Amino acid sequence: MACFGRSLDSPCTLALLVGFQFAFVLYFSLGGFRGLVSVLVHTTEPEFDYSRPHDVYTNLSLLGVPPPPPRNSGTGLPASGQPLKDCPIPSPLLVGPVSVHLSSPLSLEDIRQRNPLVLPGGRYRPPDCEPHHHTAIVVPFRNRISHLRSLLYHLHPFLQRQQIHYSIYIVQQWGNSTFNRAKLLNVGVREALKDEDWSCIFLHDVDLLPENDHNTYTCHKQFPTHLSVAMDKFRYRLPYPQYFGGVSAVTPDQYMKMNGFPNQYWGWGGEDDDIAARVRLSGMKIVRPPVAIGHYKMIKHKGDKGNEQNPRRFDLLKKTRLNWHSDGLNSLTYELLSKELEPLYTNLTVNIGEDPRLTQGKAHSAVKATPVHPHSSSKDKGPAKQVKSLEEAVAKNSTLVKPSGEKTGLILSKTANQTTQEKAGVMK
Ligand code: UD2
Ligand code: MN
Repeated sequence: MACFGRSLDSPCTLALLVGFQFAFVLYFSLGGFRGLVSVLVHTTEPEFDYSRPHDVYTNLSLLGVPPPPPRNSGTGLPASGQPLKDCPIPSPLLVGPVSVHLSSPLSLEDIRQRNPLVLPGGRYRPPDCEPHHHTAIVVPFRNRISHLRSLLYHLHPFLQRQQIHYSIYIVQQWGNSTFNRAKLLNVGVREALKDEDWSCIFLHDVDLLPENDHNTYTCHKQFPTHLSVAMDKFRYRLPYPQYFGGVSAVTPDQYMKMNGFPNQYWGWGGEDDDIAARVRLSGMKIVRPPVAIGHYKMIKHKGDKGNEQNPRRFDLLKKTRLNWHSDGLNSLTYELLSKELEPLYTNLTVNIGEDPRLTQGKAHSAVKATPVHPHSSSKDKGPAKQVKSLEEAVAKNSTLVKPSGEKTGLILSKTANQTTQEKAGVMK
């Protein structure tokens, strides 16, 4: 038979070649393996109507039972002796898409009044059921008070509807040195864990507002989670597969496994890609909610003074594989200048040292911070002014808890080419 002939021009060989060609074209036009799978296997993504969002304070009155009587210490029982029922999963209070107000946020006092069950330090625990999740939300911060007000206005009702136990920590970088987001996150995780045995820690940009309350602020047991998968800024698509910026979450175990976050990224960019690389290098992977749920809006803003693009990020990223064991949670040094339980958040003011680029030439002149307490009468110009601007905006009755001290450490390194963000065209 012709089909068993060996010559290249036999009809069967030609038919096979044409067949393969056709299969290739089909494969790539369907978007490779993923496309093929999604055609063959019908995936069931949840669907939400974002054109008719609910007010973010919807259902909050249903929480309106008075705060529980004080618990008997250690027993987990209310004073009545009756154990609380477990909170139902999912919370029956969820509404799906919520509207986001990006301009003219309320005053902190007005926000406090709209959230009467939130306790000092920005804490909340469902009064009528035992929560399954205990989440600390850590926000790196400096000079973004109007963004902070928007976040608090939005996040408190959003989280209360999820019936989780949570607290919001604002980690404010003291001083005028270059901003260091990842180091502030390290500080926030460490300080939050001193307060409570949180089961989950959220790393949250101050300018990102979640648009769907089915996006629960809880952790995956095994792997770090990236929550802000679909942002208006990126036309509601993940900008690139390893993207980990914006809002992400880790359990304390996952955090320790990856040796926390890098301390060496001073200025804008690169640190989120480094964190994503740590996830892989420590044998984990990133998990995400469906795109239909992970919707966020970002408050539009310009680049901040003191957070210019970090020219070293390219070199640092090349060295993550070498550095992640030695730079991170195990090398973190900082000085906690103050900790206040504000009505809607816990305010941590920290001296994390200076960008080594700014101190080069001043060998051995380690940063000697003058601890400026927001309530002190220090005349120190830049930093004191910055702390004051936050203070001016908040209510007067803050409670100082425990200033403590650690010495600040500085680390040096060098520069090169492109972060994953930039390769994917993700630039401010
Ligand atoms: C992107 C990432 C962000 C981070 C950053 C690079 C998104 C949505 N976010 O944000 O997670 O990886 O790139 O560093 O892609 N901040 C202050 N004061 C400052 C500067 C920064 O509070 O002066 C805080 C604040 O919480 C802010 C965050 O740091 O949201 C990130 O800085 P950004 O908003 O300027 O950077 P952006 O939007 O490019
Ligand atoms: Mn931003």
